[in-house]
Amino acid sequence: PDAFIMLAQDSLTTALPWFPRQIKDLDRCNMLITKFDPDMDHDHPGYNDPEYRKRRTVISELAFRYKQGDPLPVVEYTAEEISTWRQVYQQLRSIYPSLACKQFLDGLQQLEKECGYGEDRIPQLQEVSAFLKERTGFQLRPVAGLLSARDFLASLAFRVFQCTQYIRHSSAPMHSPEPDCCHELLGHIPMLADKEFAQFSQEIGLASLGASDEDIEKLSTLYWFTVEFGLCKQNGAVKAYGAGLLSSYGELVYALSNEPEYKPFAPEETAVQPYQDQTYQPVYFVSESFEDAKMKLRKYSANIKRPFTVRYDPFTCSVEVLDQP
Ligand code: HBI
Ligand code: FE
Repeated sequence: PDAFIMLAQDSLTTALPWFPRQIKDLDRCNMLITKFDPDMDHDHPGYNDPEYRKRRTVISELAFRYKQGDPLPVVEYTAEEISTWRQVYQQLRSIYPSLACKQFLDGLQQLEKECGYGEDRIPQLQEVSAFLKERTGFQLRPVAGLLSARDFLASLAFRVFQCTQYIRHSSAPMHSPEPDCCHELLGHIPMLADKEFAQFSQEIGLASLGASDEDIEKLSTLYWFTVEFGLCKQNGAVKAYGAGLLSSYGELVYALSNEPEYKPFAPEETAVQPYQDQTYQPVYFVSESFEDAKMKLRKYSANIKRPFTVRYDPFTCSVEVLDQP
């Protein structure tokens, strides 16, 4: 019923998509996309495993019941789940030093030292969220699966990262069609511990609030080619910073193999580049640095047409909406 709010603007009234104004409004940003989940996707490695699907239902319930401010749910992972984690961790950890960007390696090292990261256990969201909060103000909230781009991006505006808590199926430790805790904890979390990157992420989120469907699609594509599959230059070499790469052994090696096409990150062009969610990307975008990516994104966002501007107030964790003169 209130998918649209009305904004009085001079004597005109404009309808625009509802968006969260306060951090607790994120309780309503919960629209799941089920196309890759194990109950819907016949190609999902867990589709024919009723035990796995039952486990997923239990972990989903924790996310469905969660309200902003609740303690993050603790999951007792089984020996099989920990074994899947171990395989993923060992294999990826061995190639990070040569292929991951410096910010990622620094973040991961801190997590290993201070947050119990390692191959023997799956870190709990609770402790990881507390760690991030101290570093960059980011916090986690549990989510049951892939969210709509609009809801997912909106949470970033509040420095909230929606984080899955289940793990991929044990028959396919090297691949998951959907985000899972290996993707979040290994791919995203180390980067979110970097201040510059955290700000970059929040700015994509702020740009998305109240944006048209068309602009959400573009921001989502920008997110895809940066936060998920981005590469950046560092000391004359190209390194990975995208979480989709840093949580996939095969694609990480491929992305830096010189086989795919590389283009300089340029938001206008990147935002309309078709992308792949079934296989490796045919093209990757390379930023000069995060600073450079952030500046370019800021310029791009300033051109998105919205009848208002937004400003995040960190004291109240809310978004102020200012009508443009
Ligand atoms: N939902 N849970 C979750 N995790 C993501 O990483 C994610 C998402 N929904 C959309 C999305 N990522 C991006 O691909 C963009 O569409 C924003
Ligand atoms: Fe992701």
